[in-house]
Amino acid sequence: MEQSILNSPFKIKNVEFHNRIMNASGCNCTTSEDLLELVSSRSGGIISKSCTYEYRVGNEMPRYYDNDVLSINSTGLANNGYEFYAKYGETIKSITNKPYIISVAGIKYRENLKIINKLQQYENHDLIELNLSCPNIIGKSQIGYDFEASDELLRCLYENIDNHNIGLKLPPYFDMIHFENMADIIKKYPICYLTCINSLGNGFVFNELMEPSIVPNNGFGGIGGSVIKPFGLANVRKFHELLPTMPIIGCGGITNKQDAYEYIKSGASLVQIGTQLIKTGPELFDMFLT
Ligand code: RRO
Repeated sequence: MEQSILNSPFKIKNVEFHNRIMNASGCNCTTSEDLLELVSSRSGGIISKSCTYEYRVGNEMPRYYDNDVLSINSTGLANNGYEFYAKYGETIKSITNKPYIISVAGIKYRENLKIINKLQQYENHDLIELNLSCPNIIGKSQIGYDFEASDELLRCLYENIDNHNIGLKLPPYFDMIHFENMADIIKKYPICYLTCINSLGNGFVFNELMEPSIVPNNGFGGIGGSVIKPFGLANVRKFHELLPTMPIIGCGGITNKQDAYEYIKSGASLVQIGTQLIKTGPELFDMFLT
């Protein structure tokens, strides 16, 4: 596949991404310093850390660990609250015209509606990514694995909000019927894109001392990095097959250009980079674009 595809612009609705590469939500996008680094990087767009209504300190540290082939995190939705990300859009847009997506992950079901409703009052973000797949909130299941709850959330959302610039961040699915169940729900609503996949929930990794590598939740956390690429590719391919006109952002285990091409060949229009971005920092994007 030609290099030029990664450098080419792509539009979701009327929002033009400068190229096909950007950060994954949660990676280098929580603080104003993080976001400014993305502004001055070569990413084609920027997405924020998933936000809740209020500021959250998140889970106990250490809550992130990586090795050659994977990462594990239980960040616990540490974020500055939706208002920070909404207002920071003004700073971002004063410097760059690249798209800015706010990722939303209310702890409670209704919180998502409240945040998205409030975001309507701000004009410096281009899209909203509704995260149905945070694996690390202790005592809460991922909405994306509960098809009835996902349907109900989207029904309430579109009953109350006339916003057609909302995409969904999905968890990885592993069962063909589950892909079909989710695709049937998605078809009912004017969702403008999908991001596949979030981390694989509740893995466990030992560190070099043969201790749990992260502290929260007895060491269980979301797995990212190279080991999840086969699942990311499968999810992109299957949703592309079921929803051929839906733009898909591929995410999961992308470390180099070849990985990015594989996602694009599987039906992704854009790709997001998580673990490798944390390891390398935003100068990583140069490698994909030259
Ligand atoms: O904050 C987290 O623990 C987290 C989130 Br919201 C998510 O969507 N995916 C993930 O791996 N960690």
